[in-house]
Amino acid sequence: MTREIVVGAAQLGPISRDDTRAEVVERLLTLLRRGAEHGCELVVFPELALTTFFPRWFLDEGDEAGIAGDTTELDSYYETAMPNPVVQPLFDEAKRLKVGFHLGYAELTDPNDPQGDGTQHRYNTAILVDREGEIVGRYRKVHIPGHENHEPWRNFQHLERRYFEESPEGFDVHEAFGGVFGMAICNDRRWPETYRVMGLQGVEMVLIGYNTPLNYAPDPSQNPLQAFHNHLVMQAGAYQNGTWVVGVAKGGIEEGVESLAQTAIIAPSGQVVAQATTIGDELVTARCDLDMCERYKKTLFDFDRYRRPETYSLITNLNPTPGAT
Ligand code: ING
Repeated sequence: MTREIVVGAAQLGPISRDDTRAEVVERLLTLLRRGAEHGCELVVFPELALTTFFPRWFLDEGDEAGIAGDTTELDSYYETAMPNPVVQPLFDEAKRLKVGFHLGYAELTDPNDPQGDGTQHRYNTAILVDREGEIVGRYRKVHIPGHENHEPWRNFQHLERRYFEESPEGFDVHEAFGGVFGMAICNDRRWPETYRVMGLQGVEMVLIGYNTPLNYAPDPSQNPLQAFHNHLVMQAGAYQNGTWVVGVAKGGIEEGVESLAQTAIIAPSGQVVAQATTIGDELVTARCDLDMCERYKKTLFDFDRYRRPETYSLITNLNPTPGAT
């Protein structure tokens, strides 16, 4: 019996600054229900899927020292609990339909959480929820792009490094849906280490939400290559680790910022097996055979047989000195 899972990549179009979470949850429910109609066991929503991509604005009154002043609006974009009353309908409907889901959101941790470290943290977070409505995995974004301080020269900000911390937790994998699942978020997909750390844990499907502006202010020569780079990195990650990759966009023109769509489901061969054709809310589905992974994991990318970690030490040295022997 093959281990096939029908997956729905639930691309979102723009979410505006004044869209309420309840309005957004209605859109998520529509996509979830469409997924159930298509026989999906898992529906994958994008990064920061409950709100607009708020790091495009300078939202506090601080300076290089960090966030300060009135943070009412800034804090309004974060979830302080998950689930919470506004997203509960999504959990309830998913459980009723027996469809699992992945959801990206901004997380403001509780300093009094007994499992916390006593201080409040801001993370760019994603969860994996199984078909019984239980959270079986949580991931906090490791690679945080953009800049730390207000840069008025930009048409729009990319203040993720101000409004999210780099997670110290790294990349885990989770047994779910009859396979081994992992998560990454947006910029993580550009770093080969993201996929390899999960590949070394036997990952069979990596779920990645993204919000990617078409305009990259530090080097506009990359702008026409955004779509190429998007699939390039996910196809490479899939192939080089023998894993499925599901990349899901929040795309379209969101608060005036053109963002890449191009949601895709990618096989362990690196082939794109399904992709979005719009820049709005769209469900992209595919029947994914998890047993296809071993066609690569047990041949070309048999890590135990062919990989040479003793020659790769520069990769994890904290202060790599190129050229040193
Ligand atoms: N966004 C972007 C990404 O890595 C970025 C950052 C924007 C990179 C534009 C390149 C061009 O896709 C997030 N949220 O990481």
